[in-house]
Amino acid sequence: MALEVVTKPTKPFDGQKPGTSGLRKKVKVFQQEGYTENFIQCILSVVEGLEGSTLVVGGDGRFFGKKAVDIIVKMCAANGVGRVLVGQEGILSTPAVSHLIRKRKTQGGIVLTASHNPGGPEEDFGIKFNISNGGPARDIETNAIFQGTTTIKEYKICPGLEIDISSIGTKEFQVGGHNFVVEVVDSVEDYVEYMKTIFDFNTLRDLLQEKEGGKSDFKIRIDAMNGVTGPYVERIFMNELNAGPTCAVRTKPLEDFGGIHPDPNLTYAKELVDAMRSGEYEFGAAFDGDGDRNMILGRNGFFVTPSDSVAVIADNTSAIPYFKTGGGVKGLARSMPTGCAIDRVASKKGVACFEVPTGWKYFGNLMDAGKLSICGEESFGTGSDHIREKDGVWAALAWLSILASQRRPMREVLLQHWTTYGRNFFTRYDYENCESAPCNEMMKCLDALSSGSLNGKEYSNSGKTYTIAQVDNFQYTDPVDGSVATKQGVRILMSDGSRVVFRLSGTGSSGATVRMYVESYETDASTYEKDAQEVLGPLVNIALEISRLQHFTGREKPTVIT
Ligand code: VG1
Ligand code: CO
Repeated sequence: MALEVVTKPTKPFDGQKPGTSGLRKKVKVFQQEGYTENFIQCILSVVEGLEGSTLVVGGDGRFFGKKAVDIIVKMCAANGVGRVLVGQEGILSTPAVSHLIRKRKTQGGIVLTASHNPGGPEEDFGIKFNISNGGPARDIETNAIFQGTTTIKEYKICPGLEIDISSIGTKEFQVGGHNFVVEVVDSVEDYVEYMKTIFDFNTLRDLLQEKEGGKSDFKIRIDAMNGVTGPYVERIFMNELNAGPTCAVRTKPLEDFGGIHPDPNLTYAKELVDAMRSGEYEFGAAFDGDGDRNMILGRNGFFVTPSDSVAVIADNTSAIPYFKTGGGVKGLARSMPTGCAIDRVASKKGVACFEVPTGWKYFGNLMDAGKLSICGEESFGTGSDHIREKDGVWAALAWLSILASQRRPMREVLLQHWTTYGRNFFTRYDYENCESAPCNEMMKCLDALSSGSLNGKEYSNSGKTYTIAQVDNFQYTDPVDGSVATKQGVRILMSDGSRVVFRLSGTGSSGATVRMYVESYETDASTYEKDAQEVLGPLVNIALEISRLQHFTGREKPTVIT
């Protein structure tokens, strides 16, 4: 018997504008009658070749995820989609979605996550659309989705369609005049198989495998932070690489992440930092809620900044089989605020280095055009053209491959890197949940400095002097399709190559978050092991003075420093 398609009248909701990475709001907002449905209808309306298409649906397991899967599947059926691939229990990491879209050549996918934002009935939910290359929707699609949400009048749904996503298998339905297939897939299988083709699992097993007596001389600690990576971590590190049952913690995905911020940085992943400080482990990694971010630590809590991490990986591709085939490394890239360490690797290798706006969506075109192999963001995002999202587990495996080939502590790997290239010291200050109006005002004032009024002006603090060379608001022209993104952050560039960047976050669910990025480049070897806060302190003070950030935000101190 054919299931009935119902067209329901609806009215636009304000503020359904996707930010840096999808639409993120409080769960309560998504729970409003028609809110989620409206947004999904507008996503479906931008899918190319929707009729008979295949789409992937999955998420990080946070609260409201299963309900959203149910709505999406019912709406896909009603809108003529031919097949939906759903992760078992609605679970798929963001990198796994990207891989499934590519492997199964689908028209796209919908990812249910608010990434590293807390989850639960009172916390955040998010919906993100990925296009057929596996990457986040670009500005052209997100603008079209947003436009749709401002005028929407009706959506289509198939209320009678009942699905069971708790077990793997395929089920067919008759909806209106067409066939509709729901295929529930194993959440980790395809991803794990893919990782085995990218890395040499035998080499990694050699490094990690528990030796006789249950002891390994190379112990690791992986913290999945109660997010989606848990099942992936168990399968890869425990089952495949035999790193032992105690190599990973917090590996069960929880709807509220156990009440924590599933955000792998020095503040929110403090448990891992403390564990590493014990000196028991050679390597530590933590991932965010949806599995695309990573933090990498060495023995005694040695912190590798994400900006350095991607540079070291790019410099050591010989340790990763994937990069030995297909013509090697084609090009490198980073987001604008990310520290410039990778630029130096690119120039030594003689490959291009691209600087794009914040957000992974800007890397996709470059990868599709064969111009980019490895890229990263300072916000704990690292990845390559193996998929079109950043990939936390991939980054950990990349690092372990490097350590397996170099057989020396991470601290020494970094020291060697800085000795070769010099060190780009980097820090980011976040002022979360500020009032929006004064923050916008501050950005306006900073933007006005692009006129050149401060060019050539000297600033001194704590014995250090910097001269402003130029101030601008970053603008990017995509070299592949010529699209232009404007006002991506105010850059204050100093004459010695140091710089300060200000921008407002596009991932928060309420209020405004100011991000201040500070970087300086040192070639004096005696500074290399210094604390970044100590080295950057004077420039931080100067940045606060120029921006009058404390005045505008009313904050003495940042919420998080990384
Ligand atoms: C932040 C980061 C950005 C990252 C984005 C999505 O955006 O700065 O680098 O791509 O989050 O990451 P914003 O606009 O808040 O600065 V995730 O792991 O939330 O998908
Ligand atoms: Co994320």
